[in-house]
Amino acid sequence: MSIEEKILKTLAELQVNEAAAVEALFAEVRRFLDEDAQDPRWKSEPPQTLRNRWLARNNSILALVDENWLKSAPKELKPVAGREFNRLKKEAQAKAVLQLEPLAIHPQRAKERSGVERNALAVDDLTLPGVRRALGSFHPVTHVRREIEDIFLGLGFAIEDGPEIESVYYNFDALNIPESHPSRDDWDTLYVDAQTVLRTHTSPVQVRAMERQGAPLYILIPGLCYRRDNPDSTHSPVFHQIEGLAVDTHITFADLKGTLDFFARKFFGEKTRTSFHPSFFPFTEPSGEVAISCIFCGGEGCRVCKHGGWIEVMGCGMVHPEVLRHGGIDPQRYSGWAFGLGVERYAMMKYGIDDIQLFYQSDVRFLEQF
Ligand code: FA5
Repeated sequence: MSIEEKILKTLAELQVNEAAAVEALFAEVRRFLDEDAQDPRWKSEPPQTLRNRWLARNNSILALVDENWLKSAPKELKPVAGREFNRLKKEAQAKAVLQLEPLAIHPQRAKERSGVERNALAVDDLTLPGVRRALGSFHPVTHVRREIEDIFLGLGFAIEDGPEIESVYYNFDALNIPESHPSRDDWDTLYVDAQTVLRTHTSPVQVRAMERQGAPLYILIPGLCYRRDNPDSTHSPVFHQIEGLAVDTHITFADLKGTLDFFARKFFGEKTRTSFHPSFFPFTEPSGEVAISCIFCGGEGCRVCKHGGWIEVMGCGMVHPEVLRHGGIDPQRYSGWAFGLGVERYAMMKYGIDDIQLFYQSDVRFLEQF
């Protein structure tokens, strides 16, 4: 029976019932890992293929070993199976990472690297210059956040923040999100207790800032948000949003359109066009989604814009009178607009990155390109 067949069976089904047999079984998997990592067929595949085959959360070799050999192991075999599993996981991580093709590196950086490596090899020769440590740089998400902040700072907006551990009141009630709204469900929201959540968006800071400062108000609110979303290529359970809020006398939808159109041209390039279409958020009325003409094909239609020529980039709308009231602002006298966008998604568009998970893996070969 091949290893790939064996991992579909439990230890009991394989009639493995003592520690030495568990060790032998894992040794077999490690031998298979050595062979598999060398297999030339992975060379022609995208770099993630081998990694996913061994390490993906679902249905990978490690996931099946975990499920069938570790989780369902009888009590007396758990310690040995656990130890062996950790050893296998470490080896698989080391091998699968090595297999990743080196990401494209700027030639200048490649030169610096090889210089450092040469120096490191020649530590005994005291006449050679010392080993120079590579300089760090900002994370791509930080780059993009600062770039967006700069555009709005230039328009006279101030930066605000608020707590990530937030009350149900500010996260939902103050924003006019009713008890029955699906986003309040604990499938979508991470609750700390019945009255406290990890904020699901940056919008709760709207009402906090209104209470604190009153009108007029022109603020930008960057920060981390949390949702019970399964990680995939466009979702992370922890991600960054930026919220914009303007409250003043005589603010209209035209101000919102003008500001966001200006922002899109500054951020994505002067040729970018914007289009607004109706949407729904409980805390804005009317609400809209903003789409930009596809920055990859100029609106002609391509794979990225799914041949539609437009990419949705944020939610927005006129602040609901009820929300102004919760913030202690008189909706008869003042009006406002707000928007919210996902920073990682902007970084993905800006740098042409197709997997959000790359932002969180701390792989220096990825990070040093920014
Ligand atoms: C909101 O969160 C609204 N608060 C936005 C808003 C603010 C509308 C003010 C009107 C006025 P939405 O759920 O669509 O809307 O999230 C906004 C953005 O966050 C999305 O477009 C997406 O870019 C990003 N986002 C949402 N969930 C995730 C996730 N799991 N991983 C990464 N980005 C996410």
